[in-house]
Amino acid sequence: MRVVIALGSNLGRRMENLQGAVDSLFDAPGLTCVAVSPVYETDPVGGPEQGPYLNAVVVAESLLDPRTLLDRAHSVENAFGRERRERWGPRTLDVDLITVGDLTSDDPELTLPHPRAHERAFVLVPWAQADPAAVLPGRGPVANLLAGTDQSGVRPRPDLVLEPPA
Ligand code: PH2
Ligand code: MG
Ligand code: MG
Repeated sequence: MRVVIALGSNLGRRMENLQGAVDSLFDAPGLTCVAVSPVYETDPVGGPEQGPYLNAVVVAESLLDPRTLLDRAHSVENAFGRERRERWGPRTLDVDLITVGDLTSDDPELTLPHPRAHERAFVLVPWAQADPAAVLPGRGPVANLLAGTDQSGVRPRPDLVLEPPA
């Protein structure tokens, strides 16, 4: 199943956190990397006053059931010192499941597709770069969704490159 995973960091060594996430997500069976997006520096959306994020998106092929994938995402967050304090507050590493195949789920612990992905330029811009033909189930082509979002807070950082997992 094709899965799309969004990465974000706005605390600590942001680039090391993102690269560590890419490396550890794929450091176990069941998940194969298809594409890693460019890195973007993005203005924080929502939450308290906080610093800018680095955001990127990873597209992968998964043999894992969604629960197992979510558990892996959480353990990667925890490995990078993530403390869950306030909602939408600053974090060393956020690993969000955006889509898992065409699955839809309204489980509050794992809502699929991600309930805000369609309106978040910091997800849609890197996703469209990683997969120009991407479609968000129930919402349509990512390229079309992008046209309806404000991309002014999303700036490419061509000087920062995430290496695909070894
Ligand atoms: N994540 C949030 C809240 N706000 N803003 C940006 N720019 N990037 C993020 O990854 C982000 C955010 C909650 O997960
Ligand atoms: Mg998030
Ligand atoms: Mg999250």
